[in-house]
Amino acid sequence: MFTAGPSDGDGFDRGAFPQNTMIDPSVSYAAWRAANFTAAQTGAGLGDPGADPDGDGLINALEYAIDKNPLVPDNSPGLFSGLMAPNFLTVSARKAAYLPHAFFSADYVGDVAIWTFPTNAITVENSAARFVARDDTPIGTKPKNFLRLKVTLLP
Ligand SMILES: [Ca+2]
Repeated sequence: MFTAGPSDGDGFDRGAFPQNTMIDPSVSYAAWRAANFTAAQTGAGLGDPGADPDGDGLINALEYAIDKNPLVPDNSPGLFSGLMAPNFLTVSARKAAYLPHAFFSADYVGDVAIWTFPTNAITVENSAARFVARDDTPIGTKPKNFLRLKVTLLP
């Protein structure tokens, strides 16, 4: 049985399409690794999420999450910016279109030597294109504070 509706004039009312929450395997980390590394490089561990074969300080998991080339060093000053939340220690990152294969978060501590129980940072923006998080108190309030960006790869 068909239901007539006013939506597009074709006589069928399809209702609202559900939001697409299916994870596209073609943009998974495994697919990205296969596209960026040869079998020999993968076999040597160069494509591992924690590896940094181009030596730019960004491990592959982060190169993937922010859509960079893992074999070309990149130290673009626009990669991370502290300008999104003035007067607060802030971390921001551009997000690749691969989501939801990468989960962005941030946390902070007052002493990097005891990063065992960090406090979750305040998320300022978590859109499809960017993640921004900040400390909870203005700069100068605490003697020192350390903020880190975390990227968790999802299957
Ligand atoms: Ca790298």
